Amino acid sequence: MERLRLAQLSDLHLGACLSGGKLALPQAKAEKRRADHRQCLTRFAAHVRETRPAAALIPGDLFDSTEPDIDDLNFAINTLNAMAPVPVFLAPGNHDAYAPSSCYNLHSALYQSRGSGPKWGSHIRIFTADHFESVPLPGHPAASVSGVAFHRHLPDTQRALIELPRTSQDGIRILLFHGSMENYPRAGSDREVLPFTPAELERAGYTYAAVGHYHRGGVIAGERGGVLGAYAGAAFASSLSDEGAGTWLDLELAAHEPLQESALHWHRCDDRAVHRLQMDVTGVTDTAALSQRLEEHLAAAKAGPRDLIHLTLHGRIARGVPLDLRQPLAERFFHAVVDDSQVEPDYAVDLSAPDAKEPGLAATSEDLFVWRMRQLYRQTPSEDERARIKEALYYGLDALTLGEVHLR
Ligand SMILES: [Mn+2]
Repeated sequence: MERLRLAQLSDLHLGACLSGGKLALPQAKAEKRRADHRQCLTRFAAHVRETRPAAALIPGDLFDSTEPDIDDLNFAINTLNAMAPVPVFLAPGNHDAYAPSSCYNLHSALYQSRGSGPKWGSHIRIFTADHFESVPLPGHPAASVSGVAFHRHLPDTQRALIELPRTSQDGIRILLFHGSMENYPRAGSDREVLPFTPAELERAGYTYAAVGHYHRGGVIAGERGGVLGAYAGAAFASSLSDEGAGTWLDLELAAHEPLQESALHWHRCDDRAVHRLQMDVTGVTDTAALSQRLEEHLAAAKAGPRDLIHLTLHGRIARGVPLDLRQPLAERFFHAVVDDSQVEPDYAVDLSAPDAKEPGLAATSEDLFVWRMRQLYRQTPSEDERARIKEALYYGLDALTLGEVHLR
């Protein structure tokens, strides 16, 4: 019985801007990440050359745009060409959507303008049509690959797999496309493209669907639990929302056996990971306790020195405990961002409590201040105004009790 090994990589987003967003990488680190970015594709190509799978599958968003810059394009072509003779199948995604101007169109001005730039090798099959096309898998007469290019967003009512003929063929039938499975548990905030349900996929009767788009890898399971396909996940973590990204996928198919989850193996492609941590500082009353809590969070996330850390602090911090975690984190990790804008000082003041009598002559300035702020808070109907009053209360209390104001 024929068995096929496959390697799958997608959503590399080569050419994506790496210095913006909430990770706020400074120029020098963004430069380092640009090198890491290319290294991911180089690493995958080396893996393909070494392990010689029956095919390398790239279901979309290899580039971050339809018209990448020439240097990125030439780099990608050179790297994919180095995978020969292993056949490479590529289905454009929503970011590198197929269009007449596409780098995937051999007649586009971009492709033609590169002078002596490298050409897509003959072992690379790029699906450019907006409907599924099937081609035999070279060297494996009983296996075929059916792919489609993403061209543009369609109304939800148009289903990705609607035109797909139900196949009753024998042999191994591989599907390749960039699409969003409905209710995918690791979907994140990615926009919907070529939507499908596992039931639709199951009805189509293919052996395996290599699907791109979602940046967190995972299995596409049928209603009875069988494995219908998988997302490899984004090969590179380019932004804060790419927590869990940075993987490619190896798998092995057999013609007449149901695919088991144990036949799928995700590998690290990006050797740095993004960790998005949330930490409640409530109840912390000294810096040693704060460090200890942080260590627990870092250990739970398995954060290593090469990684990128984004830490959001929330809750109430006891008075006088300094929250300077940025510097110690920046020294230990490749990059660290700390957002403490949600932390509130631990004052036992309830602004929405009913009006009390005006404090008497024995009252402290603090009592008077709180009484007046509570009045203002209760009088305004505006949510924004209330948030400002709350801020002003904390600043005022800091000034009155600590004698200094910490900008938050
Ligand atoms: Mn996508």
